[in-house]
Amino acid sequence: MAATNRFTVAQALFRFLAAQRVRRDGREHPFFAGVFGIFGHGNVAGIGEALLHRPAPLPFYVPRNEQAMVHTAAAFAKASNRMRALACTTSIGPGATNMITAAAGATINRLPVLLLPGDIFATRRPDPVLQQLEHPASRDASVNDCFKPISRYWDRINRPEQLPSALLEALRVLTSPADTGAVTLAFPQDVQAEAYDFSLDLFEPRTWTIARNRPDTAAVTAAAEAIRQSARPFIVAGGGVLYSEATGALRAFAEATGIPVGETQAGKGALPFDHPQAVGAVGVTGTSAANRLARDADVVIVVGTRLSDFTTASKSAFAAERVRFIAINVTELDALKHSALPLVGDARISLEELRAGLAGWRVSAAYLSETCVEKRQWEQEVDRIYHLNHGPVISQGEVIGLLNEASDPNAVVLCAAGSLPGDLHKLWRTRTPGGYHLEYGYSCMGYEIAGGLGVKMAQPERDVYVMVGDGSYLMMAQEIATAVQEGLTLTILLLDNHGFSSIGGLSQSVGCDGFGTRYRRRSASGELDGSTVEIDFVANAASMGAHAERATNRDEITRALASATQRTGVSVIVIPVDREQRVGGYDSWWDVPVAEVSPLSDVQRARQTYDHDRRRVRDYL
Ligand SMILES: Cc1ncc(C[n+]2csc(CCOP(=O)(O)OP(=O)(O)O)c2C)c(N)n1
Ligand SMILES: [Mg+2]
Repeated sequence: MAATNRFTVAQALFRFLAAQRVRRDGREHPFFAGVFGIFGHGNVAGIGEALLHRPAPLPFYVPRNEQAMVHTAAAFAKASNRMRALACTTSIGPGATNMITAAAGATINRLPVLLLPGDIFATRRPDPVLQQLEHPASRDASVNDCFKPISRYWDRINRPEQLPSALLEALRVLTSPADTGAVTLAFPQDVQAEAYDFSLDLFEPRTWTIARNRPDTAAVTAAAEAIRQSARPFIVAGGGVLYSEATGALRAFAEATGIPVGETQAGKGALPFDHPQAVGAVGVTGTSAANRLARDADVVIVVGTRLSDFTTASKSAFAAERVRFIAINVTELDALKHSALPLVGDARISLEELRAGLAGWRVSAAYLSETCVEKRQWEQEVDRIYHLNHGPVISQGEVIGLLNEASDPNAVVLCAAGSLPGDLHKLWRTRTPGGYHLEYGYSCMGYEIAGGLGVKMAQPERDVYVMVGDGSYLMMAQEIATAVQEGLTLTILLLDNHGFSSIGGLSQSVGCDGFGTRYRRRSASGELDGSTVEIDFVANAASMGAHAERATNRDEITRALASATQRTGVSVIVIPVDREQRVGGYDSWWDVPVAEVSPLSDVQRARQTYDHDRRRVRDYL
């Protein structure tokens, strides 16, 4: 009989988490870097007691909102290339369901987060407990069932005996490059506090090896042959390149073959912006260089991307008649998209093997010089936008330029939703891997400041700049208080254009006049078309302990950025930007269906354009 010790389920949980380690490429370290939590009656006694005398290596953090803490955990995992994670505990009911939005974001972005919502009594005796949803058809349902479709592993621990197998499954999924995402272990509040004789083996240090699986050899040979036959190959680098720490392998592959490299939102920074073959963002928010090369490519090598509509310009980006795809991905789901020749394996290993298969082969000199010409033209366009000198209110593109030029090459810029992601994707000059952190799988407003916290926690040595629109800020700014509490240094650039410039522009393009996207007072007309709702963002941020100031032109912004670098703590720079001075699209399209019948002539015109444009969509069968 193995030795046992009597612990509550919650005590056993944290004892186990503290003992988990991960290993890749000979580097080994603890997997969990801490626990975030907000207490309520559903976790204060069981989980709260266990955390009060938790094992030493697990720091505890108190955020201001459950959704935000899961954003923080996801950003932390992303900035750690998925090699470290945070656990998040909540009460039952609203505390738990507040996590759902960010949990979906973590799963979509393939990021490990461990969610530990409290749950209704397993005994069901105090039924219904405060905040319990009573399902008329089942006593077995609670709001935590809502986590099922958004979790890569979901379990409810109704008995202490279930804990070991659930924990081992949770760790298998969290540390799996192919399966990772949100993992939910729901803990009924009575079970958390229940004692059981747990086998001490469960708490022994356990190391999870993150494998670098090799792709099928025959598939590598076939892929190399297809590339050798191609005249205009093109690489799309996705987030998997960064997660796999394959930036060096990508660079070696690109340099050996001369193939140009475009980047998705998650993959941006896979090559430094000034590499001659780095043609930048591809897709809806792509550069002229990447989008033209993508359009004419005959073989597209996609690495570590899920090929979202933004990357494929809604399946219109790759327009050559006989275009073929080669997909390097850890998941079959992604590797088989677009009828690709699948290289199911780790990005780094797969690129190395493919490079070996292409030894002695390079693209034509003409194609390489075309790449360089496109690249040069694009960089001139970025310079133009960086120095537009638009007035009287500055343009967003110039603010991006000012920050790019003022920031350290190792700095991280972070963003998630609004018009900034598209502008950043095109314009940001990424100098180091991880220097560009866009949550664009879920593009969740509210991720920005909470995510900034997560990045700073993961990489305290890097300057972190959060770029956030006024709309996103108003959705979730409260984590400034958490950053202040933790003594973290963050610089937040708040770009104020009185509402939703991005969706406003989209609304105009579909004939809907920006309806419902401006922050205006209700007027005598009964509509929201009155005067602008002014918000004192400086006072708002300062009230939470940030150093806050307003900067309205190039000089003021430059000065504010310089003084933020000298300061510790949270700095917020509020910058009014011209809502209508947008960065346009470059040879791209996005499928947003327009009303087929409408009394509005603008909509009718937009529908005609839509009907014309959607002929570009390809099926890649
Ligand atoms: C949680 C959430 N709700 C709604 C959306 C849809 N949406 C995308 S951008 C946007 C507006 C963002 O406004 P703001 O942060 O001010 O940025 P701007 O568009 O003005 O650049 C909205 C509503 C979203 N992405 N996330
Ligand atoms: Mg806005």
